[in-house]
Amino acid sequence: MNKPQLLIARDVYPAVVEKLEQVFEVETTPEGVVWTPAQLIERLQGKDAVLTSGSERIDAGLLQACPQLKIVANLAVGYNNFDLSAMTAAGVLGTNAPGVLTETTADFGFALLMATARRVTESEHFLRAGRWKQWSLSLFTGADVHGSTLGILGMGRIGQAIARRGAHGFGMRVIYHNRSQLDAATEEACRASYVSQDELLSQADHLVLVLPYSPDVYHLIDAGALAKMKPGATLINIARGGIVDEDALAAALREGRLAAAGLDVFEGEPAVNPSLLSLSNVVLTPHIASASVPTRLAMVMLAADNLLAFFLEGKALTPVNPEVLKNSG
Ligand code: 8YV
Repeated sequence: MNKPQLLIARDVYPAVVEKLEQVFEVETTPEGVVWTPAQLIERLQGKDAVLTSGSERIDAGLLQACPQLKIVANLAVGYNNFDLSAMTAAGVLGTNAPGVLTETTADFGFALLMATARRVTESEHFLRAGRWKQWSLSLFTGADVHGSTLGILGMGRIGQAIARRGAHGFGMRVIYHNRSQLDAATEEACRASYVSQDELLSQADHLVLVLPYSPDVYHLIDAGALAKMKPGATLINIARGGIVDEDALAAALREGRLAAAGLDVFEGEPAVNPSLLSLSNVVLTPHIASASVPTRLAMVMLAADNLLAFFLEGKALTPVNPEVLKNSG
């Protein structure tokens, strides 16, 4: 029997390619290459499956142009690159990579929070530029992390992991807002209290955004929301860039209404809004929250295991539209 045809749409680890080659006819993507939407469609001709990074848009147009496609396996936990209703309507299964990156991403959220509150990158740039002439009492004074109020918007796995770090490691008061309140045992484990979105904005010394992205939350943090934030607070975004109105954020940072921001994600990434680039009180990183060596391997392996489970056993480990499996089974 012919092997199913698979495109791996980004350069991934050789060990994963080798594993997949046992079952699939694999087309790989050279290092550094990111297919345009038109190139992706071209590459997907005759393909049954694709392993995606999470930034390739899978919409009705692509599905129509690639009728043989049966499964799209994201190596990311976020799947806002999927038009899920179009995929379900076309009978195409989507899978994501939850769980394997939770702790690594929470570590990074905390690293960004600390770097932002304690002005780590700003002071390093100052030092490297040869501008450090003497120690002084107020040199790069920032905000405390320990004992402050940590606000978390989006209390899924990663939000909870950040809450545990804040409460247990740094003695922070943790408040959160989420679509639904967590059960009492989970709140207790995270030592976190549920508040309204406005209470979260007005009470948090450090606000971390960890909510999944959908068009409903586009520019949720706009000028109005930023104006509700506690004066001198810091904002950390490790979710998706589109959640924040970057021009409004740059204005709040420029005017000193917010002390600082730490951003790992951007609306037009990899392009970064020039108004953010020109500010010194913002820590900017290139979407690396899940980027530890073992976690990146685990993310790709989970995507690969989803592809293998689908073709070998007719199921998936982490489907996002499982109704497709039920309908085909
Ligand atoms: C990925 C992420 O690195 O998993 C996610 O949703 O944002 C990151 O961990 C990124 O999406 C890869 O495209």
